[in-house]
Amino acid sequence: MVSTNAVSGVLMVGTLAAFLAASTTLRDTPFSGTASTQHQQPFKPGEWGYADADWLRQHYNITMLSEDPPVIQFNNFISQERIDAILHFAKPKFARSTSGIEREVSNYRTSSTAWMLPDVLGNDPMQAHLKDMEEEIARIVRLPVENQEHFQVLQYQKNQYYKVHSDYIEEQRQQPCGIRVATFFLYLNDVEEGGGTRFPNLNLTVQPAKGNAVLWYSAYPNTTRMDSRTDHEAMPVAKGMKYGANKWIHIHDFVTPWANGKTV
Ligand SMILES: O=C(O)CCC(=O)C(=O)O
Repeated sequence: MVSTNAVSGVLMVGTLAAFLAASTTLRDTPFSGTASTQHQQPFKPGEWGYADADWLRQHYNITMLSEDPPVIQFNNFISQERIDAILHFAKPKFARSTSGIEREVSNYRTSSTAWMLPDVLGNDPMQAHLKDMEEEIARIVRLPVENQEHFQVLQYQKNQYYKVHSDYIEEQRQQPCGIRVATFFLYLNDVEEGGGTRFPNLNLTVQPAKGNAVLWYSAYPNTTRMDSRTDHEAMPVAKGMKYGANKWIHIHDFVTPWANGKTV
């Protein structure tokens, strides 16, 4: 497990060369299992920790928006080609977003959602894009691909929002998938005005920028204890539209129990 001290240490050793290399190497490339993964050992089942910021620096163009808890921005994580493919596929499928374990519609969250579920995807070639990103995210968080929920693509029209919440769902402690430990959020367009992701307890607002992604954690490392420091909200869009996508990452396998109807 990588401590937050390691995270802050890495901040000081980042070099311009690392930034330049990062922006031209692994972005959008499939998982190759090269030497770079050797010190990027996956966590053992049931264990987890923060991403290894040292490793991230070497492979991506990142900005540490917060050190403790880490909130890590990946600059230019997703290519225009992928964004176009995802939005082309998702746009006809948007339906009112829900929240919580009951998946309720409420005025707490007014956006629209398109879930990238297997039956929705069928044999669409878009799957290759999603699979590559899922493998890349798994490498980043060092948890198996199966621990990830399906991509959830979001659309916010003017004035739409998601009020302050945690992605941690208490009831999932009792489910086979366990709690959500991390969120990897993709920004799929530039928003003309408003629409930032605001972390009130960290005094931090992330302004959407097309192609960027942000990683944060909803629990303390290697625990199932909620970390409310990363409570956040999607601020209302003041002008234009906002498109994004959630990737929620669990402490255990999410996909298998979900496919067997044992989790939501
Ligand atoms: O749209 C955003 O900026 C964040 C979305 C979010 O918090 C969520 O869907 O849980």
